[in-house]
Amino acid sequence: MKTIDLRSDTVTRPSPGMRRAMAEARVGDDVFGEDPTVRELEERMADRLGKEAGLFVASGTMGNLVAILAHAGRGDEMIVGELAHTFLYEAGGASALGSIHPHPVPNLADGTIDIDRLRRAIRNPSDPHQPPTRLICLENTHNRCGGVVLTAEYTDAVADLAHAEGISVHLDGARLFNASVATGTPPAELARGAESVMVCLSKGLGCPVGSVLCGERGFIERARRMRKLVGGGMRQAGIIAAAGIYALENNVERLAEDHENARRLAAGIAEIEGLSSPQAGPPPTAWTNLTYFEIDPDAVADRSLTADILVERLRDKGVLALPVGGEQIRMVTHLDVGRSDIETALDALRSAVNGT
Ligand code: TLP
Repeated sequence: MKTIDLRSDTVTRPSPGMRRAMAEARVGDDVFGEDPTVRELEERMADRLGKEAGLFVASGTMGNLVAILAHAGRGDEMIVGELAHTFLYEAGGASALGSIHPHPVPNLADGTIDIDRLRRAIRNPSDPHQPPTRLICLENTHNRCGGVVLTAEYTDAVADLAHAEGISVHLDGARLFNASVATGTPPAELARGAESVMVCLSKGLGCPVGSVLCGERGFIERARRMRKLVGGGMRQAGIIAAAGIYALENNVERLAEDHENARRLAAGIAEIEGLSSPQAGPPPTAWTNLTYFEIDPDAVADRSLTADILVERLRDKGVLALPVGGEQIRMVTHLDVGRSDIETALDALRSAVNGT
């Protein structure tokens, strides 16, 4: 039985073309700055994101961490959405390793943070009781808010507020190319307000590993030191950077297919009695490749059905989904699942809900 893995877009395997590019990559010692393929990837990504320089890192978590460590120091505060990946799922790295104080504020359903709420969260720099606010973190697309896109105008508005107070903005753009393809907005426009932006290669772009952090040259040099500090200086990393270059050339425009598949999936889910998905409804800006859904205990025939039971039944039918707390389940489309897999997954879901 073929497994249809919809837990995340991180599960993709490198394609034959990508593997070829990796096998043939020119390499050197990147800690000495001598890996030509890593340099090429960093330059190309910086160019795509409208920034001066780039830094290749092992993961999205490492990219966010070294960015935060390069922006802020011991006792400084960073304002972050309470549903942000940096706040929820990165092992508290900013505080554990940087002694940076996170200040969570509510995310709205569209992934944004209300601007007035942000303004109120900024500390009074002349009050010695308060930690100085150094950084605001945003996320685009916003994962826990359903893969929703933040507009360039919103990020600009946050940046205007931050910059007026001498505060920097970091953008967790793990899925920024999804945001770009879904709205037809160049990634550089989506990132223009932020001093730094991190983009993942190992999600929708289909690479086995890697992320790139971009920003001004001086900032990237500070981040490079932080990358060394956390053990992220890699040697002949061109082998994996080559996958990133291949992805930029081959796997960006095709993200539109993942978005269409996610729409179909959400629409199909919404037709199943007892399930509902926000992504089946109209998007605040645009939905992308994430589909969240919930069991409505009052509408489902089997009242004892929980997300964990449903995910287990799906697994028995060869479909993998991710329970994400409460009665919510996430399914993610990516380049290793096609349209027919979506129909198969929907059939499995229909029978799993009915216990058949
Ligand atoms: N997210 C993963 C899991 O951690 C949940 C996923 O499957 O979605 N920012 C955002 C918005 C992310 O969604 C993720 C990964 C990261 C950062 C961290 O990237 P990695 O996993 O490369 O450290």
